[in-house]
Amino acid sequence: MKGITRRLFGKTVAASAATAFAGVSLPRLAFGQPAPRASSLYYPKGFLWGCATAAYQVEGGAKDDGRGPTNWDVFSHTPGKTFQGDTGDVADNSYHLYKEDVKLLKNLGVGGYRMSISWARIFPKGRGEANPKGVDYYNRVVDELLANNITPYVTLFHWDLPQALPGGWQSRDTSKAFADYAAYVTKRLGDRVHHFMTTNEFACFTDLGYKIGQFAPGLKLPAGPVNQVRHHAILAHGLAVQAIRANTPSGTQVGLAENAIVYVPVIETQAHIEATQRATREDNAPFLTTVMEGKYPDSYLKREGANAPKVEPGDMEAIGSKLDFVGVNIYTPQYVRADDSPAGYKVERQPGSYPHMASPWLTIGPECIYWGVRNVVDLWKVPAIYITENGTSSDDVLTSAGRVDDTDRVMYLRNHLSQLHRAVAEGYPVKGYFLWSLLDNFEWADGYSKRFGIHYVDFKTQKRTPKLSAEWYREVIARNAVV
Ligand code: GBH
Repeated sequence: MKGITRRLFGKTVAASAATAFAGVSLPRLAFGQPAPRASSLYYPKGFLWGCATAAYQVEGGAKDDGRGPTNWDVFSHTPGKTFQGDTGDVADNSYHLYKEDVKLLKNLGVGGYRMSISWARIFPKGRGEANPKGVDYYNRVVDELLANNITPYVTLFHWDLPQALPGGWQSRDTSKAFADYAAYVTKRLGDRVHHFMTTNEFACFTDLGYKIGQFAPGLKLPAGPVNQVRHHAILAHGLAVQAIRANTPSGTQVGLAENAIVYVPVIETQAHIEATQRATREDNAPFLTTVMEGKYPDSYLKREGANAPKVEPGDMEAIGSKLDFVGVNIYTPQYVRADDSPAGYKVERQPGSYPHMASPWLTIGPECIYWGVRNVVDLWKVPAIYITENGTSSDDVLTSAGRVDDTDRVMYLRNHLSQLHRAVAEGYPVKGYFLWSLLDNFEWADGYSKRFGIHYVDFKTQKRTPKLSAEWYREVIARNAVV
């Protein structure tokens, strides 16, 4: 499979390399000669450039047109849960300003937009009677994108769960309700939307919500119930894959967006690379590993013992449903080395001096995007992979001249795209890249204190201002190369 990809790919790369490297074989740098080439890292023709957002982070309109309350409405309105009590009540008001946002996308020249659907707009109570106005909104957004030649990539669940579902992800019924919602909404959008992702980042809405308590619903449950929550999450994904396939035209591409821990070998030797693969498989055990293999790894079940999840007949078949693509959200690396422990690997401790971006968790290691792709494809032979998120926060300042010169964001993105190019050039089937994010938005527990957009948003006036990074990304897209 990969051999074929590599060979097919070779042609496109060779073609663009001919232009790309023309200046290398004949350097003409003398004064008065044509300027040196602007870029050398070209992407293959047809590579999809996009931006990503998520419903609760950008839409606002929390009570508009019959939307039901969600876990994040409740959580963000609970004192002490988010930065300065920030909520997504208004956010970027994209519920009303979506046409303006599509214009921003158009100006960038993107080919794709990754957005999510608010389940509670479609089913205000999570199940039961649908709200036609919710569907109408997404019909309008999708039509606006298509009218501008932008391909919608739709995530069905990016953490905003209808509050009315009793027990949230602690209940198996929520997985079933999710499948029904997935069936309903993809049936209505599937004539125009051909790429669906079920869920975004299992660990964030399970572990952070139910084990660490940092995200909605803010619980700190013991291991057994946490494993059951995790099981319901991957089951929801699996049942939704089946539901989407049953309700959309053939050819519809179904995947998910996952932030598997990205391991990077400390040294690129065979031994450390193999250790990195073992670590990737083991430490993503309850999530991506089980989804890709249709089976909980024995080591995970053994480790969890009596706390292992309760599985019903049919669950694992659903969970292991074949996917058309895998989406990976990639931000930070973890370094791994081979050792002679039973597991055969050791995750390195992070030195206190390790550099990070504006969010303390966002440590910098651009090679994580290369290894993030390579680990997943080598382990599970996925036919297609997308970077469904990559980006950074920055201490952006809007000057009186109306500029935001986010050179740190450009540095971060440029280095990641250079490393992603390595994966592409080696023949890994990377189909596209979605930059997180189009706009500054509600950054969950960090509220509006952390800005991830390539457009600056004044949250008082809702004015959007392109940052330097937007200008930079536009040039990347126009040239199909790292600039
Ligand atoms: C993604 O999560 C999300 O999909 C997206 O919605 C979000 O806006 C974006 O990244 C930027 O954060 O505060 O030290 O406990 C990325 C994974 C998991 C990273 C939670 C931040 C909190 C770390 N995120 N994590 S900490």
